[in-house]
Amino acid sequence: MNDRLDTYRTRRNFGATPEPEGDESPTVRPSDHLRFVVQKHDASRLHYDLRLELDGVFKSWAVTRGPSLDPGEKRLAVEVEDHPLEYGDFEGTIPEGEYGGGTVMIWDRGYWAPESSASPEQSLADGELKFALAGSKLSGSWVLVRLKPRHGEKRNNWLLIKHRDAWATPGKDTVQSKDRSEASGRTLAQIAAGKGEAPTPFMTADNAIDAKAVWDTRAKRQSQRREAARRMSTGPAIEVEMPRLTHPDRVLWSDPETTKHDLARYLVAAAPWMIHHLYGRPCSLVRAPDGIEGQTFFQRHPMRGQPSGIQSVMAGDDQPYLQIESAQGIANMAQISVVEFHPWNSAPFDPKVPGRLVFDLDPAPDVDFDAVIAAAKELRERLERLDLVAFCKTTGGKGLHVVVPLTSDPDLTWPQAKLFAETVCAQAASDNPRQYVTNMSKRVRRGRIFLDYLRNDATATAVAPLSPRARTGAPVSMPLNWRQVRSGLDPKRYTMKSALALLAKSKAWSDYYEAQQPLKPAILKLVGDKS
Ligand SMILES: [Mn+2]
Repeated sequence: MNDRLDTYRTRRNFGATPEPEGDESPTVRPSDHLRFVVQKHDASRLHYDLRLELDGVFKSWAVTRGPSLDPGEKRLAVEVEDHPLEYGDFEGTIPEGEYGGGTVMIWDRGYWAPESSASPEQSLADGELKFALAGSKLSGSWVLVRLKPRHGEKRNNWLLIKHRDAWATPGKDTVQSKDRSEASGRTLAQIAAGKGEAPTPFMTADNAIDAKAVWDTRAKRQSQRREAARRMSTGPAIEVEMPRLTHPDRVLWSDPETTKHDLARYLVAAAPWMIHHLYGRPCSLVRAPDGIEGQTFFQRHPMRGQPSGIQSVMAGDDQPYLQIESAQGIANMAQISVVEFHPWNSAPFDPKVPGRLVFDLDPAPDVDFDAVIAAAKELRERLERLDLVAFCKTTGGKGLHVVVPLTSDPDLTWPQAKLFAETVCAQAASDNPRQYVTNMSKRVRRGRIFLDYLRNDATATAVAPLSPRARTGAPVSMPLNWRQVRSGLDPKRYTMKSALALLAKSKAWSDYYEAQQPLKPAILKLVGDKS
């Protein structure tokens, strides 16, 4: 028995309460990362219990008014007794009259990490714990600061404060309006009534959430990025299994006939390459449950009952976005008939930092594809004059994408990157007004190519390299060498059937990660060019 749980046990009558005894049964799943849970507790006074895993127990605080994403809000957090790790899966009702009588909801859960160099034990002893959360409702940096005990005060009172970062919402906070369980999707009333779905476990059994995959904190980001770059450059084999499929014979593309099973097989093979371009970024999906000729829909936010490998991430506004965190997760999307993948262009795990520029060359219907090829080459030359290395891919449609991989620079903002992209396009259009337009409303103007710089913004997406397209012929967005970008290039040639063998031959984009480059020098050079 863990004697740090003595207080927890003495306060409870386990004959009367459904709470776990915390007898260290072997059911608690080991984890590579520390876990946290926030339980909404409708006791005599409604509060939120923050619990941080440390040394085999949950350090616990009752946050009387609940956590706030507004850095201006300091929320009282009363230190309470350590709780057993099994408690993280407890959702239900403690009977009236028992200790803490009332209904408990698993309001949020995920992983946490200390952010100071001192050990978390030392930080807690010193009365200031800086830490990062990676949950579904709560993310980013936080601090717990202990208040000086007033005379005669027995409990330790702390303040829980959100740091200013991408997850903060200064001046307003609506996080508590999200009032459903992360474990069951239920409201407090449903839990109290014993209705709805049973909670899915997080602490006590295997489940879909992979600690490594969702890990997402400032403290870890740098090493994650380095790891991503290392994996990309060394390209070790990533094993992906065929996902389980319902209706594997359902036809998603009729020309050529391509079933859900075919899609899954393609994604299993493509995912180890694709994941590097999706990793750590929110991703919108196009789903075609009845095939691409039926109703298709665009999905940005997580849904219940989704396949494993999708994580919810907060990216600055109130909505959680879905993010695919592993190659297996990409393959698993076949089960829900995902026919297109559209990730954000942000840096991995940094939604507010640009991670790549995407120039979308979008021709009017009467423009010959050779003109699009010429435009891509011209844009490449313009970028090279600014010392930027650019890559090219087909879109799977009528256009081409010119992509510039960026090193992650926390001081670079999307407005800066977008203005840069707009300026480069505007210069091309002013030099060749009969070939290019940069004005969205004139994009269908006959015979011209719309130089679309609008993908270069927070929350804007672009179709991922190797993503299939919901179009006749089952084409994909194909990474190309510049040698292949020449007259006669036929984008329709690159399909779910042909793309992977052709990519293995061309080795296009194999130097993509090595080419990551800072944008600031190019911005300075561009400004210098103009003046
Ligand atoms: Mn409580």
